[in-house]
Order: sequence, then C-alpha cells, then structure tokens
Amino acid sequence: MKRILSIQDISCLGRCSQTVALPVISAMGTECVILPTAVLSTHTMFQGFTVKDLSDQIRPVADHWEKEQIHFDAVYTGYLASAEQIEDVCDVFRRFREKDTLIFVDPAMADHGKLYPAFGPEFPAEMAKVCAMADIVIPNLTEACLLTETPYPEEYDEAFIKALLKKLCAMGAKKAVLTGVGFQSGELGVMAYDPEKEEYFTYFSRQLPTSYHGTGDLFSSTCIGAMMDGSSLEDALKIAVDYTVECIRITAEGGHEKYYGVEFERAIPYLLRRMGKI
Ligand code: PXL
Repeated sequence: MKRILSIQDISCLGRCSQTVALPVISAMGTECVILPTAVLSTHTMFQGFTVKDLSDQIRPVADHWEKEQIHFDAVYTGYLASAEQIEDVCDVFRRFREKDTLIFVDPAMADHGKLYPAFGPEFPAEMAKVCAMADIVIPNLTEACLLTETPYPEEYDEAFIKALLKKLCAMGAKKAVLTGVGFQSGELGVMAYDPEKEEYFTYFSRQLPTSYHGTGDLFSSTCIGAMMDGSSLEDALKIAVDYTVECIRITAEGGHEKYYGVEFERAIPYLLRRMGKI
C-alpha cells in the first residue's frame, strides 16, 4: 500500500486540513500518516478559535521516523501554522525525499483576495520557500498572487493565469496547478502547467452558486490520493474537480452552514465509483 505523509493542522471541528485528508486519502486506498502543525478548536474563520502551535514537535517526530527508516510515497503539506515551522517542514522534505517520493504543496494561507486571520504579511514569502521545493504546487488564485507578488485581479483572462503558472514554476516548483479558476461565466475548475513539456492542461465543471470552507483541502487531498492510486496528474485533477463539485452539490441540498465544510462523507461512494473502484 502507498503511504502519504500529510503535514497540516488539526482543526478539531470544521472539516478541513487533517480531518479531511485522513478520511479521504484512507477511503481512496492509501495510508495517511499525519504530522499535525497545530491543534485548533476550529479553523480560523470561526470567532474565538483556540490554537496550540506544534512547531517544536516537527523535528523530534521526524527524527523518530528517520530512525525507523520510514518511506513515504508522497509528502503533502497544507496549512502551516507559523513562520517558525517553515524551515523544519523544508527539512522534512530533504530528509524523506527519495527518488520516488512526490512532494505536493498546497500553500493553504489565503482565499478571496485575503490572507487567513492567523497570518501576517510576511508569511507568503515564508510559504514560498516550501513551494520552491515542490514537485507539484497547488494554490488558489489568491495564494498564487501572494506567492508571486502579483496584485490580486478583480478580473482575469487565460493569459494572466498562464503567466501566473509560469511565475510559480520559475520560483522552483516542477509543476503548478491553479485551483478555482474559470474563463467563462458558469464554469470553474483548474489550469495546470508543466514547464518541461511547455504544456498547459485545463479541466472545468459547472460553477455552483454556493461555496464552502475547506474545499481547497478536499481538492488537494483527492488529487494526491488519486495520484497515489496510479492516476496521472491530469486524471487526478479531473477526479478532484468532479468529487469536489459533487460534495458541494449534495451539501447545498441540505442548506448546510458554510463554515462546517462540505459533507464529503456522503459522497465517498461517488468518489469510489468515479475512481472505478466499485
Ligand atoms: O482550509 C484551510 C484551513 C486549514 N486550517 C486552518 C484554517 C484554514 C482556513 O481558514 O483556518 C486552521
């Protein structure tokens, strides 16, 4: 069985980061080892959340795994809790990267043109160091703009997104994927760039009228889970778009509160059918 190391926070309530990565990756048939970057009562869009930063645990946990000679088929990072832990996360990449280990970085730190509340303006430059080591970096539009110091656009076209993808790869990542983009009204999806082949890839679905917290984490977890199952990046992106849209669709049926995340649990049978597993 393939084994992913997922490095992101545990938001105890709110369906994001590890509480999405663990069940989704497990359901897809890959072992999901976790390294929590912090423990929070909820994600940071709730008022009054508590947070315990676990920066001082990253190195000793990695030391132990190194002694045990643990192999990871992928190292996947999401929400990192503070600038203090950036260097130690980069060090985990250096220590556990073998020739077949995929480094997959979702620089979860911002959305809708704004940094998440726990971060100051210096944080994107720190996150850029993590992205520079990635085989695949997978930001949303806000994160890509912050990482590349590009002003966040009110409107954009395909040329703008292509240029942003090139900038992300110029910063060190081997491939870049931009999530949550669309070029026509009513469509939303992804655009990816492979600088070695100089090829772009797009996949869109219909844009639903509602949005929920944590769908970026759901998307990334599904994408890496599908790649570990043997899909190409392109096929994994299609599965991740389709599953995310299905989760949003069924959650909207229930008129669910947007901060509690999507009801991805109810769509796991859809995901397994979409992967051809059942
Ligand atoms: O879904 C991204 C995310 C992950 N973890 C924490 C967050 C957020 C987004 O706000 O606050 C703690």
